[in-house]
Amino acid sequence: MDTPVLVEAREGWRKITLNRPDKLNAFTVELHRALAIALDEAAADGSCRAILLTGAGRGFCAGQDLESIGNDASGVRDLLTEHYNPLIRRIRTLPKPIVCAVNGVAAGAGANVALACDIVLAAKRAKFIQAFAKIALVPDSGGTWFLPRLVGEARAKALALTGETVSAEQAERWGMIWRAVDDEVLMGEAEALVAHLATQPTAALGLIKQALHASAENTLDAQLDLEAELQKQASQMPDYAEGLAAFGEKRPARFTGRST
Ligand code: LHQ
Repeated sequence: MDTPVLVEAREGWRKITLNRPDKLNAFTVELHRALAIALDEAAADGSCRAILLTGAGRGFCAGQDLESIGNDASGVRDLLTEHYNPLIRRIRTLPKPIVCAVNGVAAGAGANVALACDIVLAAKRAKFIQAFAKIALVPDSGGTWFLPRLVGEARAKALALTGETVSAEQAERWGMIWRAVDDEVLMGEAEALVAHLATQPTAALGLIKQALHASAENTLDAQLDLEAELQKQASQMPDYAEGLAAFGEKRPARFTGRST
């Protein structure tokens, strides 16, 4: 049997590909387990400074594999608490950038896994579908948290209640994703972006993620205090000294990405 997740190590970064193309990379427990290992290994490897997540074949991910589950309610809850929720938390707390290249349809939990990533690029053929209501379920994998924050409550509610398809270009116009690009350039653009991020001050980028994520819950006062604290931490890292030196010497910075 093909491995459900492919991992390729590149210069300073890793490409993780969901690999069940015949089923539009729908999630099984095996896929979840393989993805968790791939993300944990990428997080632990200091030489990996950025991650690219994508899907094999014509789809990105069709959400939960509906053929591999029954309609037992406790099973559904367990799938969320044991697999989907840890996956979203892994992506969000990863202290390095994760870019999602949405190569085709992203439906159900597949759409929300994409939205959990730091920067989302999509091929123009890609589409986003909050498919849950069509099978009488509730958006999960953070969808009810990400969507209203990304596109506003009016659009989030209509998308979740109708399950209407959003094209990649509409998703870009609405600010749901960073950019929709021509199908044939998606992978090249995504790989170039991740390769660039892998040369940047990784530990500081981790702090930037932390600050932006905290802003959703914080008051301005609390956020100002957090910025001061994180700025202190960033300024004690060697990449800050390198950034300043490179600026003074009018040359490109050579960041190590390390925090010490
Ligand atoms: C699939 C799937 C799929 C299995 C396409 N499963 N085979 C969490 C916890 C617990 C319970 C439930 O849910 C969750 C979270 C969720 O993600 S719920 C939402 C689950 N996902 C969906 O409801 C989406 C279902 N799929 C679709 O609506 C369509 O397949 C889309 C719109 C994604 C793509 O349509 P098409 O481009 O027309 O492709 P297709 O439908 O022909 O699919 C291609 C193949 O992939 C086909 O298999 P086959 O053997 O007939 O060629 C589909 O059966 C299979 N497939 N999604 N989720």
